[in-house]
Amino acid sequence: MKHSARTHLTKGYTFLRTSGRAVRFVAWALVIAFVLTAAGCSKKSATANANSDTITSSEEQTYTRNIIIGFSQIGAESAWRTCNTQSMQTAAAEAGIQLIYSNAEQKQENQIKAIRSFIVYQVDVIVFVPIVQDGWDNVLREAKEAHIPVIIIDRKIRTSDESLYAAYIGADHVEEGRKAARFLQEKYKDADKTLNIMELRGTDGSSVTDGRYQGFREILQNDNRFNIIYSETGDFLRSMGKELAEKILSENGTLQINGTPVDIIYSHNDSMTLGFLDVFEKYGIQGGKDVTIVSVDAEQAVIDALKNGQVNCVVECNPKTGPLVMEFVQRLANNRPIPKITRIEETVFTENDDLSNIEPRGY
Ligand code: GYE
Repeated sequence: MKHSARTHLTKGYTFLRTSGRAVRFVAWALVIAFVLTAAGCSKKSATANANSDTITSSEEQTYTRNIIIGFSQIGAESAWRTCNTQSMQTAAAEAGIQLIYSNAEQKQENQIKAIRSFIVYQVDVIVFVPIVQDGWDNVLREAKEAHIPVIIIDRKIRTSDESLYAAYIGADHVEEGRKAARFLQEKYKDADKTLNIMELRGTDGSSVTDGRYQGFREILQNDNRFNIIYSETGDFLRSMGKELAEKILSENGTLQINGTPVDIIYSHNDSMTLGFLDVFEKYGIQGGKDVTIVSVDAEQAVIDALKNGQVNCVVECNPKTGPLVMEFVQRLANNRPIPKITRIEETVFTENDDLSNIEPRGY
């Protein structure tokens, strides 16, 4: 582990920042002390440590007082995102952690405002999903000065000061792009013609879009049969996928860009893929046959489309990070180290696989 969460935690992090919170803590400690005494525990078997904010029994059991997380989510642009929010809310409830949820409705400025209000409220930990990579240093410096650790999930930030956050938990989005490209390499290993690709990008400026864009090109750049003829952002939205498809198809009648037929669609998320499939029906285009479709996320609706042959490959992206976040928050509360970077493992589902035993996706 790098010089990271632990140093950040032990140097500046304390759960007792204001007298208000101190009162809350003392009240809580009294209740626990009462319960332990009533249960017949001797003084030696339980010690309350006002600085670490934990009470440890002789059995090394650790009790954590009410922890409050401020959670700034991007919004609800996709089923993936909704599942991610639910995962956080459910995991917090199960861990007995209070989660203050803020929906930024796709605006970075709303996220910055939410983080500032979490600082004023003096939450114990701030968790957020940065909609874009840049522009976080000032507000994160404010959190650091207030000694509030920050856990970043899903998307990454670009900063010259890595000490501004305690941990990052998320998928390797460059690898997701590579996986999409490797599927195409394999599918077309014997093809001896040019393959024209249309790319639907996610939100520009986000680490996810950058990763999926780069990883894809990294693998295909040395194979000149693959030709990316079109790349446009659909902002991870089904509605924008629909709009783009409608625009192209109403102008041309078929899926083509400046007279060049599209062979492959690489979509940075399932919502945009579903938007395209919505419009295909109207124009009599068969996804998966007339055009090869590779998508990312693996939400249930697109796994179903894969099973129906409308989609050829889905790269999984796992939104269920809530339990891990809560574990890290508990560890921070108990002065235990957490890893700076944690990667979520993911798989790929393709038309070549046995798809009969896929567990319900939950999103
Ligand atoms: O792929 C998409 C979403 O950041 C990985 O954001 C996430 C992406 C996910 O809304 O569906």
